[in-house]
Amino acid sequence: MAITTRGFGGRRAPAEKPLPPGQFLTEDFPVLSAGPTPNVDEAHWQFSVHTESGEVRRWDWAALMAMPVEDVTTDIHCVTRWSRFDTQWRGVSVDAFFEDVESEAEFVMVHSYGGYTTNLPLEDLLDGKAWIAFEHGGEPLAPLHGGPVRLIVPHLYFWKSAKWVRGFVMQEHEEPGFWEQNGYHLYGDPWLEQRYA
Ligand SMILES: Nc1nc2c(c(=O)[nH]1)N[C@H]1C(S)=C(S)[C@@H](COP(=O)(O)O)O[C@H]1N2
Ligand SMILES: [Mo]
Repeated sequence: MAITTRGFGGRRAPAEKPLPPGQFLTEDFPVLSAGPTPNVDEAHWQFSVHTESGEVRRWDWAALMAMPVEDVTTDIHCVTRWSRFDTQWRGVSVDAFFEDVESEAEFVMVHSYGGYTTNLPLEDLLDGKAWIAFEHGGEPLAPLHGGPVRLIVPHLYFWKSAKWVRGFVMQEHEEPGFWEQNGYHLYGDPWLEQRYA
């Protein structure tokens, strides 16, 4: 077992795996929430996809549990400059939620319980790039970290990974979500340091 001493502000990235520019590595799991933690229990959790034609598809907890589960190990990068390597999640690929959805819209507004929103191009949620996650580190996802269910979009800054996620609304034109309206970049690629607009 490797023993490392963590200095103030975390330790440097191992040479074999690069960090995005301006990021430091931490082994903590900081909590960043723009408001109070909404109380969402599994029995009342619902997830929906709304298309531009008014079609709505809905899933409840039982439906989620019946979907194909994936285990994902991935790095995450917060715009406030902390990154974590090899975080472990269990969830369902976002692809599975779009299987029976017919839409021509190219953008998605993600909505959370509690009112948080964030915008994404649809293609950034598809092809194995994003998950609806309900476990972290082998445990049910803690409410502070978005439990019972959050979105994970690890290739973008972590503000795109909406906690307490409750649905996607398809959009023909991209609109800014909560942080994007408050100065964050519309897209948020950590490798290009797209922090602020
Ligand atoms: N619903 C909701 N989702 C959210 C946020 C939030 O305030 N509300 N904060 C975002 C930001 S800025 C980050 S860095 C991550 C933090 O997730 P964590 O608290 O589990 O570390 O959640 C993102 N998703
Ligand atoms: Mo963040």
